[in-house]
Amino acid sequence: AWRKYSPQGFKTKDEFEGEVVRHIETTLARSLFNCDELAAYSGTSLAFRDRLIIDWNKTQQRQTFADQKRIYYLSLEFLMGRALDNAMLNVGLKGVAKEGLEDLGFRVEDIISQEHDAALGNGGLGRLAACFLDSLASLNYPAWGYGLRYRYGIFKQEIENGYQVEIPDYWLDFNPWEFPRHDVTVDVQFYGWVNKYTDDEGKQVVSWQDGELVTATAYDAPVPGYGTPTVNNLRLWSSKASSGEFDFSKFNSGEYESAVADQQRAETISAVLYPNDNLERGKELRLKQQYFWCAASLHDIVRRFKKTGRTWDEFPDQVAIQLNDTHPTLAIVELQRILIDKEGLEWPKAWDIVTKTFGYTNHTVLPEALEKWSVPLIQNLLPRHLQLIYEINLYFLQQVERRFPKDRDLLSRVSIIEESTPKMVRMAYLAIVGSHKVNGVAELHSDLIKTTIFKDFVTVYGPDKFTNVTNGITPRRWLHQANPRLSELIASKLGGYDFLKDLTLLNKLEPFIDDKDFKKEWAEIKYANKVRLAQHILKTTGVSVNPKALFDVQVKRIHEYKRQQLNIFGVIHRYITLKGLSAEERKKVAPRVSIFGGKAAPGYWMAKTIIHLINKVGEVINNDPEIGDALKVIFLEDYNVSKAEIIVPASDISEHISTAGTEASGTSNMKFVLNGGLVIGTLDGANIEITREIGEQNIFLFGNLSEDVEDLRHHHFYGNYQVDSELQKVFDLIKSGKFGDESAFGALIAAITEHGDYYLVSDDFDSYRKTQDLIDETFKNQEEWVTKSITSVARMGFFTSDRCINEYADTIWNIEPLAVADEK
Ligand code: 26W
Repeated sequence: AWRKYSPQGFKTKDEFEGEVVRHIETTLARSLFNCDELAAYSGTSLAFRDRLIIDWNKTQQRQTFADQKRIYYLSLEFLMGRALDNAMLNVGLKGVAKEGLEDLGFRVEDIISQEHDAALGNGGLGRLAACFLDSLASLNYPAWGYGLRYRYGIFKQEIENGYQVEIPDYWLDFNPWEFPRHDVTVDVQFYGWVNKYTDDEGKQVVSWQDGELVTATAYDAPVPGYGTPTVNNLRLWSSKASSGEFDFSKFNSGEYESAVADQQRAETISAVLYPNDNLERGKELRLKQQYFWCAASLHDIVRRFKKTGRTWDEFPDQVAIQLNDTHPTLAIVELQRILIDKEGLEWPKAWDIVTKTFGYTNHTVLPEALEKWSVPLIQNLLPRHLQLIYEINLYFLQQVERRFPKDRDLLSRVSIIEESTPKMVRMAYLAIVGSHKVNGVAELHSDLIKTTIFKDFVTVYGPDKFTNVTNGITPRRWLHQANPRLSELIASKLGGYDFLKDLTLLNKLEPFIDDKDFKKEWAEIKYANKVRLAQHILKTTGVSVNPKALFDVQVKRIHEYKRQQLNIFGVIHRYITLKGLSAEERKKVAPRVSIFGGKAAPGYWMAKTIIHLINKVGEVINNDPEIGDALKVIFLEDYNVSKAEIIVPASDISEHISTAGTEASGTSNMKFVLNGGLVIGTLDGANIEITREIGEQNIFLFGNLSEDVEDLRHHHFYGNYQVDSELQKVFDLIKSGKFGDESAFGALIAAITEHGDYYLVSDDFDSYRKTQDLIDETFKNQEEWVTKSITSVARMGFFTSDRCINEYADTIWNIEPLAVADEK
């Protein structure tokens, strides 16, 4: 009966409008007479939220009854972006909403763009977690995401006088997508000391005492699948002072300030996302975040398992936990602690359960990104965990000793404890030892971890513990949502939208590569997307760009290894070349817009210098009347998920030009190709597999190979090193002061000329330039260009995150989708 009265099931335009109006007038207590776009956004999202809630509850019930194995994805970052558009498309009612909003006097795009991005992540790793949640729900896997509910997401970037300025990202003003669960809490302990004693019955008891308690409160967000009844749960923990520990009497006894200080200290734990990408700094607050989130999640998972009344042997048949990088490695120690200290299991039995439960994904080989925590820091914050880490290490090293007797060198190389001053805990080693599978995120990367950073563990465990799962992206957001016209064109040829659920169906596009009308439409859509980006550029930078020019895009976090400096040096070289041409000759050049975007970690000075240089070069070139449309340089502020949805569909060429062997996978490379853009790239990360899938003739590869990098670096120091002569011209122009105070850029040049050019910018400069020239030539032949574009899209089926999730499910998690009788 309640279903009859339930308003949640709107299907028609009129019902939708009714729901929006009801929410605006009652839920939001606003009058329709001053209904602005924000109010319309709020009403619309509440209406869609209602629809999701029913399926969400049912999904949770269904999963509980089915009582089968679940996957828990632990990630410190979930870069979700906006939720409304996604909800509309997944529920299949965007058309209804569009018409309904029109009746109310709004455009659906304007309403969608009112939403604040959920930007709880830095870059690739966080966005991957978001794509995975989408695939898990769309494939009906029983899955939960666990993370932290940061009050501040990744900072907002503004550019002032060419410099990056960071603005705090307070995103929770109005967030209809989260549900506080004040009844779901966990008290998490810090500091204190360990009491070991024998009780009256002669049993060894270990008790972690005193210290301080912080309460974790669950906030849940629905994760809808595309066209499925599954709505999974993303659970984020928020910290506050525990009522158990918080001394309320202080309020009355005049210690008001210190009472509030206690409370604030607790709330600080989940206050802010660390904005470092690929750099580990060893701050105590970060370790607190990690343990707070791991402990809360583990207790939640164990509580749920215990309700089933099963025995502990069955835990790994019910629970798979995937560690998104080493950030959640303490979860391994925490589960062992629960099993030993609380549940009274014997060590080998407990450890067997732990290792069967966990899988660990590595996302980087950069040494500065590998997490190490100092022993004294852990000792102070988590005294019991430090003991357990030492025991885990001992247990492991004894095994190694048995298999490789007297190889003391091997023992010290694989030890979880690094014998430095102070001693350090190597989190990646702990994660390997505590998991049954370790995976890299692209073939080259997975090979590299086996031959470099984790080589000794291949010796110890054999190669089968290590595997590869090449990353993927969700075609729902990155094709259908970001590029609706292209999605529609594809659907018209393929006879429907099935390709969004089985991306390999895209190969049915290949027969159409000679279809003139199809090609024309394909090119028109790209052009329309470029016009839209040009409007965004004009609005945000004041620079007018020609949408007919070649749009050359590099958007990603700013990092020396990603080599935005190679790109901007190439741009400067192009400028020098253009200046050397006559006005007549310049008219024949293929016009180009070089578009950059991305954030630098606030403390990463070199990355900030790169941003500064890009902006200064833009100022000079964009205002040089001789150059005109031939070259424009744009830095787009505050690159994020929702801006990516505008930028990605509008690129002709995108740059994925990391030093070979440094970019684990890359995922935006996949997004750009899926949207009909071509790629200039190095033989690195997933570029290699993209090439294999789409064919060498459809990608512009350049640069040195990963196997040669080490020798080249060596040569820089010990050979007679000479900077590429064309690159030297670029340096000379910068040093002349052409782009402002040259001393600002000295370090950038010195890194190459004096400090060994670690990222091989000079070694790759020549082939980079020549490849860019080839791109100009190819672009002039639009016919050929569009053929490459269509062929590439047709061959991108492999890179859906659905394939990726199915591989994890089969080879690591051993879980099955939960089949659903069609009840919709
Ligand atoms: C501790 C500081 C820190 C923070 C974040 C270290 C490392 C990270 C991440 C692992 C960095 C990251 O995002 N890695 C990226 O992961 C993507 C998804 O697998 C890959 O596509 C990128 O190549 C990789 O750089």
